[in-house]
Amino acid sequence: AVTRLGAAAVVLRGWALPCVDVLWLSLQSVIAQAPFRRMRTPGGQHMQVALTNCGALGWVSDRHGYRYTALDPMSARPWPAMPQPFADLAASAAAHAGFDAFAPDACLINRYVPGTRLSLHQDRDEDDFTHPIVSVSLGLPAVFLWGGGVRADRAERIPLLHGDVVVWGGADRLRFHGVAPVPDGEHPLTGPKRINLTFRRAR
Ligand code: MD5
Ligand code: FE
Repeated sequence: AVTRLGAAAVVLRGWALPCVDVLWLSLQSVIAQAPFRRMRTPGGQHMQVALTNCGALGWVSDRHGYRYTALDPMSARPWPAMPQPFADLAASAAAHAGFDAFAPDACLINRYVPGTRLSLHQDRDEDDFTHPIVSVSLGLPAVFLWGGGVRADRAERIPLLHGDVVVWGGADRLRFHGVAPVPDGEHPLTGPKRINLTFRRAR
């Protein structure tokens, strides 16, 4: 089933379910090379969400700001390559939503433990906003906050479940969005966590 969020944004319910086991296995090899870590914000706080990356470029935050880097600052080595099942899923979901030939060069992997939230923000560290973003939810359910073009716009609450994939681009690419605090729980695949894979074309 497809839920339309906006002119150019859809939730593909359960789209990743046929490949969640392969995704999970691929993820284990990524985090063996580049473990989850909590990054500092430019304000000096630690982000609640722990993250890592795979692909040519990884999104990082530190006291200097937000940017994409080719090297993992923790290891000084390139980020792990994007596993083929990740790239294939991102491209197929994007195509289903009407974005042909999506070739992400960055996959940000977010880890939420119960209580973790992500406050409203825009994704604007990429060079070209004509490319869509594809987001894959694994593990514990969460409520997405789908806002408007300015932070003060009222946000709609969208439940996202294990295996759901969100694709958004075009007119919706710069919407404010966030994640409400993840409720307590235990998931058979991920344990007490929600994992989100966010695929982007950074450059
Ligand atoms: C996440 N991550 O679940 C979130 C959301 C991020 C980030 O926002 O920048 O790492 S994935 C993106 C998403 C899903 C559904 C709707 C919208 C964004 N949106 O309204 O833009 O870790
Ligand atoms: Fe975001």
